[in-house]
Amino acid sequence: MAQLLPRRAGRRTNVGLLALLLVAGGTGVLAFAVGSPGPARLVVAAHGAAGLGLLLLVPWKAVVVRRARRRPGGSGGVSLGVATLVTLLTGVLHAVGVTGPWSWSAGVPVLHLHVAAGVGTGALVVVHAWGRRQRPRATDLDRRGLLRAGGLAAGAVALWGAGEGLLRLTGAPGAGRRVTGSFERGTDDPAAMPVTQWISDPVPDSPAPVLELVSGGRRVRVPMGGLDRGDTVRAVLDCTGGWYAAQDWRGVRLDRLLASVDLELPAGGSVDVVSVTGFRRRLPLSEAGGLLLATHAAGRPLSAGHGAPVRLVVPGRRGFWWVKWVARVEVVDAPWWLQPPFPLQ
Ligand code: HEM
Ligand SMILES: Nc1nc2c(c(=O)[nH]1)N[C@H]1C(S)=C(S)[C@@H](COP(=O)(O)O)O[C@H]1N2
Ligand SMILES: [Mo]
Repeated sequence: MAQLLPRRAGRRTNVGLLALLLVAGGTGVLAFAVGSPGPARLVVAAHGAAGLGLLLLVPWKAVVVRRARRRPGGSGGVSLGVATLVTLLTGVLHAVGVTGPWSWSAGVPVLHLHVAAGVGTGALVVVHAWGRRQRPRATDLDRRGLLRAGGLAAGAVALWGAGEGLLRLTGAPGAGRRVTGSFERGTDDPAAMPVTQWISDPVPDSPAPVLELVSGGRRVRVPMGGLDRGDTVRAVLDCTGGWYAAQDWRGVRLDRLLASVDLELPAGGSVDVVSVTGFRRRLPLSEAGGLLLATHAAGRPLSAGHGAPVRLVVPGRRGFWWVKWVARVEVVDAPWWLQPPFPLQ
């Protein structure tokens, strides 16, 4: 019995840590996928709480670790612990914002370091937990078990709330970040807005000479010079690298452009927007009225880095939807979600 009790406590600690890590990983990826303020606030708050909540279990985990070190075998624990700490540290560094959205080294956003560390942690969790599978027990769902889980969740949320409060009290730069966690960079000043690529897409040497529009077997070529039709929208470009900027974008609404060349617009379906470099995103056609093919930002023509001669503006979606250097727009039958959730280049 004396042997059993600490063992059970250890199991619960491990299950708690695993649950928090799963929530942190899941909401981390979700935080990149959602762009609208309401859901983003929830997801990002849950992410911060789950991540910081890990710290609450450190005292218990220390006991588990001390006991495990007396037994031979077992591996991966040290690297997992280090990876988790690096992930937490970079996450908090980003949220505090003392380095701005960029880290102190080589202009790499500290958030990218965080995501890399988070993904590494995820891989190590799988390795570490595989050989130590903890079976669920009926008592996990009894009153006490639920109270414990609820207590952990409440503690995690309280810790996150305290952190946010502290940022505001101290006036740390992070107090002003957007609900997605992004910092303002270059609003109304496109020249001050970072030029960023999703992975490795190069700024093309020569822009596409015409914009190709394709629908229902028809293909129409529109000269790039004919795309500034005075449609405007103010929208926030919010990069998953941790910065955002609001601009007045100008160009032509996608639905108007397609209608102006008498292209078929089916009720359902999607639209593929493809850059001259092959970077592509598929959007529901029902959103076409909210999409802008922009030639200008803040009254000036787009720079090469920001997508000249024409880029897509997708209000409410994260930066990786805002295809730069658009060369082709194609109406397709396939649903918009039938594509990799994130771009591949
Ligand atoms: C085990 C994995 C992870 C852990 C433990 C973790 C933990 C954390 C923590 C503690 C913060 C700081 C929150 C705050 O202080 O308010 C944070 C921020 C953030 N993390 Fe993670 N994270 C993990 C994985 C990921 C992944 C995989 C992504 C994205 C793909 C991600 C995206 C973010 C973002 C966008 C923020 C900024 C949110 C904000 O500013 O409040 N995280 N993370
Ligand atoms: N063709 C192409 N378009 C792209 C990207 C890219 O890599 N290639 N990156 C996207 C990402 S991740 C962001 S945040 C925005 C950045 O726009 P900016 O460089 O004008 O600031 O462009 C998007 N459009
Ligand atoms: Mo981005």
